[in-house]
Amino acid sequence: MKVDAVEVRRLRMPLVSPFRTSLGTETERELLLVAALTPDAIGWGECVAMAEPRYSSEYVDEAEAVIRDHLVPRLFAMGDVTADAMAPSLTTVKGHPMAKAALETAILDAQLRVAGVSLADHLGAVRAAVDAGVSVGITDSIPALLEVVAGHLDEGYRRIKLKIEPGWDVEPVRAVRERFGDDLLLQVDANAGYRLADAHHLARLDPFELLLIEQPLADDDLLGHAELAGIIATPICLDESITSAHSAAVAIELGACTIVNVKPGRVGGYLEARRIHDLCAARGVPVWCGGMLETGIGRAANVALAALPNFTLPGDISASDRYYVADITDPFVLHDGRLRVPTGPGIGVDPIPDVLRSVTVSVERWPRP
Ligand code: NPG
Repeated sequence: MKVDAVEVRRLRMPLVSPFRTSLGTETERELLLVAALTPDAIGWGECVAMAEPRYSSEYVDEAEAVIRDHLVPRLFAMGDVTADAMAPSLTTVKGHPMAKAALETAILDAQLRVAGVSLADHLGAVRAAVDAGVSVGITDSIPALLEVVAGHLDEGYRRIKLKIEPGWDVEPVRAVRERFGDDLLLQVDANAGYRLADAHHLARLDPFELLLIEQPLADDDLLGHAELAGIIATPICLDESITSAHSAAVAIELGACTIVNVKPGRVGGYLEARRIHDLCAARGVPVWCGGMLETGIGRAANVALAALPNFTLPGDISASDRYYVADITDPFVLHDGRLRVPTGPGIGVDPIPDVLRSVTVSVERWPRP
């Protein structure tokens, strides 16, 4: 495939409500949207880096610079571009998986649109709809939390994830369990907010029969997670620690996790995400699809991924209105607690030009030299 130009747009979109985690509070989403312009199709990829490097070292300004100065020149040097060849061609740039994922996804989308194949079919999806989970930020009080959770359950969400941090863990979990009962699919996410010394405190979550605790310890502390797994009964799921299929294999082998959160941006794209899915499936480790407050562009691709067979737990894939009043695509809406997997070619959705224009802060375009 020939790529005539790559365009990167910076968007700024207000969130419907502040999203607080152990890492900080997000009140708006600043993000990059990458477009690959080819003679026969435009492909789209969303870069999930946040405005500040709190979740990981990547952030919007540097992702834009890396795409412009390092990734796009390598893409044009490829001549004939395919999605499969992207990652090998970009290995001389270390790190920056979110920037790489956005560019690879734009290429993959363009390629699949030309071929008339949906991303879901290309990846090996086996479902027409996926269960929707919702991630609930830290609130000012337990009554406020219960109100938010009740609202999401009324909307039909099939699984609740509570963000936790030291000082906001056992009591909110207890309150949610007491109010909504033992059948609620409930899990917690610490975003690396604890240390191994907190193990016995975290064991106090055991009686609440959570589906999992996500990333309790530091990103690089696989041995600590393995040790923690011997102390707490709640299954450990890793997010930030898993940066590739290789690191997933190591984490599983060490006993650091028994469940994996797959975020395509964190691992360099949907093709590596599928490899992690396959590896986990072969080892009997269930996976679920994480979220990074995506717009409809990133959400569409995540929904396709989450339709693969070993995505057996509901993901952080919510309806568009969980985050945005007006999404840049037709909104994803819940149908009986599920989101429909797009069936059109590529990611199966397009930005709505007027909405896209209204949230665009800047556009950079680099033609093939
Ligand atoms: O539904 O898209 C979503 C958000 C899910 O909780 C969510 N994301 O660590 O998984 C995470 C978390 C997050 C995203 C935290 C961005 C901080 C910033």
